[in-house]
Amino acid sequence: MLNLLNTSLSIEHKPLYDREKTIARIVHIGFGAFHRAHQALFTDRLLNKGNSDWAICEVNIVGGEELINDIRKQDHLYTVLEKGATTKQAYIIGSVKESLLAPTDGIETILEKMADPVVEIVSLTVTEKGYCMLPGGIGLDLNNELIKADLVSPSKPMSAPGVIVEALYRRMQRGLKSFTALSCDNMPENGLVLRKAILDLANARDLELAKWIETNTTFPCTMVDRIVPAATPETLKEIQEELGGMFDPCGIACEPFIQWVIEDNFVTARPNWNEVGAQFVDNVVPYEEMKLRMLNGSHSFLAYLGYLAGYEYINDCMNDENYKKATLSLMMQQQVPTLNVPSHVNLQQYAEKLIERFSNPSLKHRTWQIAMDGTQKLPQRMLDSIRWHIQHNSDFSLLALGVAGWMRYVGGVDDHRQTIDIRDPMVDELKRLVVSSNDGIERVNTLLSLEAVFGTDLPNNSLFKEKVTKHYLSLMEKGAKQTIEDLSL
Ligand code: NAI
Ligand code: CS2
Repeated sequence: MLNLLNTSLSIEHKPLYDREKTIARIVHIGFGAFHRAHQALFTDRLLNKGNSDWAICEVNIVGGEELINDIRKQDHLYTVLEKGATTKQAYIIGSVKESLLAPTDGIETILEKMADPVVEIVSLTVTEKGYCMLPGGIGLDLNNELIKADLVSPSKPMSAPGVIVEALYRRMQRGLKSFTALSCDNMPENGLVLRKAILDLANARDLELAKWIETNTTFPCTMVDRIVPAATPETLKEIQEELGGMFDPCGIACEPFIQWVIEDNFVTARPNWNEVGAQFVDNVVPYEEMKLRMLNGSHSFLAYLGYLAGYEYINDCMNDENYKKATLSLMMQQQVPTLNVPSHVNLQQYAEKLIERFSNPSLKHRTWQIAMDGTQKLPQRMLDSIRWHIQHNSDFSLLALGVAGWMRYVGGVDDHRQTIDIRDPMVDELKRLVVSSNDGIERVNTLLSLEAVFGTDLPNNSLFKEKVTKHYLSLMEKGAKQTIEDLSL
C-alpha cells in the first residue's frame, strides 16, 4: 500500500491527528476534482486544529470508479498542490476515511451508510445536471430517465435526488433524525434547488415522506469558490516531484485562493469550518450571486470566446489585453449593477482579484472544460443579469456577446475551422437545432427557441434578439479575437 505519510513533505503539511479516531459523519456524493481541494481540505484543516473528529465517506454514483479504486490503495490519503503564480505547496489530506462506489459496492450499501445515525451531513458536488431539475430550478424534471426509473424502483435509486430521498425514507421509517443536505454546486440558491428536487421527488412518491422531509431536513445554501482544473498527467507528474518521487494518482492541483460561505442552518451538529476560514452567515444569496455572475459569468464568456479564438487556457485569454479589458468591463459594468452585496464587500477589488486569479499561469484551466454543460450554466451566469438590464433599461452588450459566443461554440466549428467536441446533457438537441438551421440569423433564432435555456421571455424581447444577432454575425464574419478587439473598450 502506498503510504503518503512517508513523503519528504514537512510535518505541518501532513495530517497531525490520529485518523483512527475520526468518524465519517459526512457522506459526500460526487468525489471529483473540486471536493478534494475544497470541502475535504477544510475538514482536514479543522482536524489538524485538534478539536474535531469529523471525517468523510466519499460516494460516487455516476463515474469516478478509477479515483475511488486508487484512493483505497493508499488508505484514502491524497495530495493537494496549491499553485500560485510563483509559489507551490503540497499538502497530504487525511479527512477522507471511507469510500463507496455504486457499481461495485451496490446502492444498498450506500443507502445504509446514509441511513446510519452516525451520519449528520450529506453533501454534494454532482455538477448542475446531477440535480435533474427543469431549467431555472422551477422543479424536478419528471421526464428525466433517472428520475423516471427512481419513481418505478425507489429503493434502488440511480439519481442523486433519488438516493437522498430513499435514505431519508429509511431514516423516517426508523424514527431517526434527518441529516442536513448540503449542496456545494455552483447554482444560485443551491440549497433551495436541492430542497425542491428532493421534495418534488418525495411528493411524487409518498406524501407522508414529503411532509417529514419538509419538517425535519435542512438544505443550507452555500457559496463555494476555488479554481480546481481537472488533473492531467502533467499535474500528477508535478505532484510527484513535490512528493520527492512518490506517485499519487489521486493528487489534485488548484489555486491558493479558497472561499466557502455557508448558511448556518444545520439539523444537528456541524464541523466548525469557520475555525479554518469558512464563513457561516444567515443569508448566502448575495455572495452566491456575486460569485456566479462575476467569476463564473466571466469564466463562461472567456471559455466560449477564448476557445473559438484558439486560446486553450484561461490564462492565455488574460495574456490578450483586449480579452482582459472585455472581462473587466463585463464584470464592472454589466454584472456589478445587478448585485446587491453587503456594504463591506468591495466589488472593484473583487474584480481585480479575479483578473489576477484568471491570469495565474501555473493553473492551466482549459477553456474547453469550462465550456462544458453550457445549457446548465448560461441562465445563472449571464441570462439573469440580462433580464435585470432589460428591466432597468441598461446596457448588456457584453453579456449578449457571451451568449452569441456560446451559440457559435455549439455550432461545432471554431474560428480555425476545427471541429469542437461539445459536452452538454442537451448535446443531441443542440446538434439537431444546428443541423436544421442555416448559419446566421436563422441559427440564432433556432437556438433561441430552446425554452429550457432562454425561457419564453428572452426570445420575445427584440432588443435581446437584436444584440445577440449583431454579435453572432460579427463572430461569424470576423471571428472572436477581432470582434473583441473591435469593441475598443
Ligand atoms: P468532476 O468532473 O471532477 O467531478 C464531478 C463529480 O460529480 C464526479 O464525482 C461524478 O461522479 C459526479 N457526477 C457527475 N454527474 C453526476 C450525476 N448525474 N449524478 C451524480 N453524480 C454525478 O468535477 P468537479 O471539478 O469536481 O466539479 C463538480 C462541481 O463542483 C461543479 O459542477 C461545480 O458545481 C462545483 N465546483 C467546481 C469547482 C472547480 O473549480 N472545479 C469550483 C466550484 C464549484
Ligand atoms: C468554472 C467553475 O467549470 C466551470 O464552469 O467556471 O468550476 C469555476 O472554476 C469555479 O466555480 C471556481 O470557484
